[in-house]
Amino acid sequence: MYHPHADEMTQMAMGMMGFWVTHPKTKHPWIQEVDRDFCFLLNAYDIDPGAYTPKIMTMLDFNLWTWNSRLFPGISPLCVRHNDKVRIRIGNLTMTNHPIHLHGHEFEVTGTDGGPTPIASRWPEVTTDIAVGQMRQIEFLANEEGDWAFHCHKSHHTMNAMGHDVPTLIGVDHRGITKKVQGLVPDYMAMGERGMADMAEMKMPLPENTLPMMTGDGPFGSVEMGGMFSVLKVRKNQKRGDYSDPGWYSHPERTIAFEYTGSAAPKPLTSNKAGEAMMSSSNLPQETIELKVKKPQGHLSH
Ligand SMILES: [Cu+2]
Repeated sequence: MYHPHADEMTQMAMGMMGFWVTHPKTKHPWIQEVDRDFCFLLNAYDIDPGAYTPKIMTMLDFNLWTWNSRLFPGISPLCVRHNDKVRIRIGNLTMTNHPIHLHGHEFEVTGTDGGPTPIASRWPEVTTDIAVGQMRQIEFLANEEGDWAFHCHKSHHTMNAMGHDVPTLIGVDHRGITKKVQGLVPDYMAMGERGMADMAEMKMPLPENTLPMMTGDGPFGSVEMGGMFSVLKVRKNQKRGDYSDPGWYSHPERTIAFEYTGSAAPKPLTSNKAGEAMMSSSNLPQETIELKVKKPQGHLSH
C-alpha cells in the first residue's frame, strides 16, 4: 500500500494513497492461478453533507467508509463466472479495523503483507479482520450461483453520512408524530419504527455532494446499505474474463421466500394425551419453592 508519510493527516484525508501489486516473474508454489482478481483499498473520509472539502483533522469519527474511494451503491459489483477461482486483495489505510465478510462462500486467506501464506496454514473463513495498515488476500471457488453480499461487518461502515445525535425511540408509538414534527423540521424522520427501509425509500431531499445514509435498489426493494458494501454476482453464463454487470440474479422457481397466507398454526398443547396438565404458565405451582444450591468450592473438583 502506498501512502506519503509526509504531511500525512492532510494527504490521507484527501485520498493520497494507492495499492501496489507486484506479480512474481516466475511461478511461486504458494501463488495459485486464478480466473478473477479484485483489489480494494479501504479508506475513509470525513466530509460534511453539503461540503466539498474533507476535514483533515479527523482522527476516528469519519462519516464516509469507502472501497477505492467509492461508496455503495456507487461501487461496481464483483462479477464472476460460475466455478471461477476468485482472488480479492484488500488493504486497509483507515484508522480502524474492518471485518470483511462474504456471503454464500467460504474463502481462505492466501496472502498477507508478508507475501503468500504457506498452503498448510490456511483455513476456511467467511470473515477476515483487516487491521489498520494491514492487507489480506482471500481466495475462493465461486461455486454458488446468485447475488451475494460482500461487506464490512461493522454496521456503521455500511452506512453513509448520518446524524448520530438521534435519541433511541424503539417502543415509542410514533403514529402521527412524524407529520407533526415535520411542520417544524421538514426533514424529520422517526427511526426504529418500521425498520430502515422506510428511511431508504423516502428519498428525502439531501444537501448536495452527499448520499443517503442507507440506499440502493435491489430486486426485492431497498437494499438498505451504504459505504463498504458490494455484491458478488456469480453467473453460469458470464463470459470468461467479462467483468460487466449481468443485472440481478433471476432465481429458479420455488426458491424465493413468500408470505404464508394459510390458516394459523394450532394452539400449543397444555395437556398431554392422558389429560395431565403440562407445564404452562397457568399450571405453575402457586406456593414458593425453595431451591438449595451448592456453591462450587475452588476449581479442584472440576
Ligand atoms: Cu469497516
